[in-house]
Amino acid sequence: WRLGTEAARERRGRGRGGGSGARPRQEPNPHVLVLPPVTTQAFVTLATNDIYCQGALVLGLSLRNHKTTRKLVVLITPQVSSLDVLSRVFDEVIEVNLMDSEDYIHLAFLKRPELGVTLTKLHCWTLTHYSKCVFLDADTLVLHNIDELFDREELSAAPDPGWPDCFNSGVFVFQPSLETHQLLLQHATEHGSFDGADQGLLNSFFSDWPTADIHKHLPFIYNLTSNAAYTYSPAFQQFGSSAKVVHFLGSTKPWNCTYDPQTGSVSEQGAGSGPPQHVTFLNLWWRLFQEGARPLYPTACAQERQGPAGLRVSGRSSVSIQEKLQEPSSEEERKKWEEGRMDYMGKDAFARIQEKLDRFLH
Ligand SMILES: [Mn+2]
Repeated sequence: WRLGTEAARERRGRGRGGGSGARPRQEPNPHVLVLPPVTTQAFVTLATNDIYCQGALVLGLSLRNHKTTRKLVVLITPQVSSLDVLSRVFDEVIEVNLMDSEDYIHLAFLKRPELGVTLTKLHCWTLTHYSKCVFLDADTLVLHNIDELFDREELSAAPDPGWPDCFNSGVFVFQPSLETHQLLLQHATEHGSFDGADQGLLNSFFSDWPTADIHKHLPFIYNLTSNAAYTYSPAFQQFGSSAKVVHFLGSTKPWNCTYDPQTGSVSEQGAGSGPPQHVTFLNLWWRLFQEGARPLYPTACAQERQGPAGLRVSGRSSVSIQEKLQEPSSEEERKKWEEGRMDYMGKDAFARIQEKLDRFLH
């Protein structure tokens, strides 16, 4: 299957309510009421550092490109510096600082600091000015309009490809509620998370998901693991072309790849050994980053190679995204660790340590 064909069909089909692409083109009917944007529902994502910000930006742009009628919200942590750029794509940029949040969050955070990023993600339940939301990880990419997800109820999600009796928490439908938020925090402090992250916590909290209601099982095309062809390639051949959301699970994140703007393709090495479709998705992500996200950064500071704030975008014939290496003033850093004052939300956050490990291991 070819993404290009799908994208072209999507373009032709726009504005017809997502009907079948096979039908002949219809002229807009002046008697059909065009519904106003839904302001009480939102897509929500989370960026905990400047690299994930690039993911959030591309995700936001992909939702806009597919004409979502819902609001776009991004939760960020205090160390994120790309605020201005995010606010050009998202309707709301909300900073979550657990250190000065309400008592019970603060308490939960202090009791289980290792859950820092998880507790930040749970903050999405406090967005009570929306009646329903869809959470999307910053390492997902939207390929079609997915507004129909708002027909689903909390907690709807797709099976995890590694353990299908658990849902994958990269894409889920939820209903903001302070009560649910507090129950989730209570659950986190009492039971922790069996995988150390939000997915384990959410699965043990919404523990009847595998059996209670099949309507809460989202089709896999709403959270397609980009390298799932590994495990069941005939199914990928059969159904992959209807993918609506692709999820770059694991260590082959698009932003770890090197991209050649001349050929419009990522280098094979960085792309890992996934199926050809995986590379197609990575190329699509990069095209959006190059053509949509990078131009959003002010040109004043954009001497050729200068990239998004806090990042280095390097190379003439190929482009890659790297964190500006900020060497810690080692003495002070070590002292902080020894005194138990780790920067759990920032550079010592598990996700950051994991990223560093991934970079060394892959
Ligand atoms: Mn993810």
